[in-house]
Amino acid sequence: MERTLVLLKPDAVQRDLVGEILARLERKGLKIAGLKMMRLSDELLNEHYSHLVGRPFFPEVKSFMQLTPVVALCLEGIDSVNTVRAICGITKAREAAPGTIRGEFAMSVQANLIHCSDSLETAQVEVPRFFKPEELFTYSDALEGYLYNSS
Ligand code: IDP
Repeated sequence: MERTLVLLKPDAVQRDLVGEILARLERKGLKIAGLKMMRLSDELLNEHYSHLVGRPFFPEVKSFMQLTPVVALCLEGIDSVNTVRAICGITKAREAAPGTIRGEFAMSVQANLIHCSDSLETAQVEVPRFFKPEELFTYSDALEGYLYNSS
């Protein structure tokens, strides 16, 4: 089982898409290990988007991410990092594949509704960045046998 970090960004909150996006991820079979709303501080965003510091659009990304609280999710499942990445779609939402969350609901590079960890290594850093150990839950799901069957 892998855990991955998802953030439902302020455009998802403002456009009332939190339930829709959460339902898609949940229906896929991903287990919710952690779920909360939070406001993102400057410090947290500088760390989370450290690969973008220095890019001309970075100040806009930061203020966008602070427009409203975000919904932080930790999702669990076999190969969950790649699975969630595929469900989200590519950064440039207008070009994201139909059927993906960005492909179905977003038109912008910046306002692309959702963040998800891009690799297992990143997820292992991002989950503890957003969740304290006591905010993450381990429990069995009655349908797991059906979900994964033999592979
Ligand atoms: P990702 O979210 O698909 O992993 P990253 O390249 O890590 O993409 O960028 C993080 C976020 O920064 C994007 O989701 C988007 O909101 C914003 N962003 C990335 N590139 C641009 C840009 O060229 N203009 C405005 N915002 C951008």
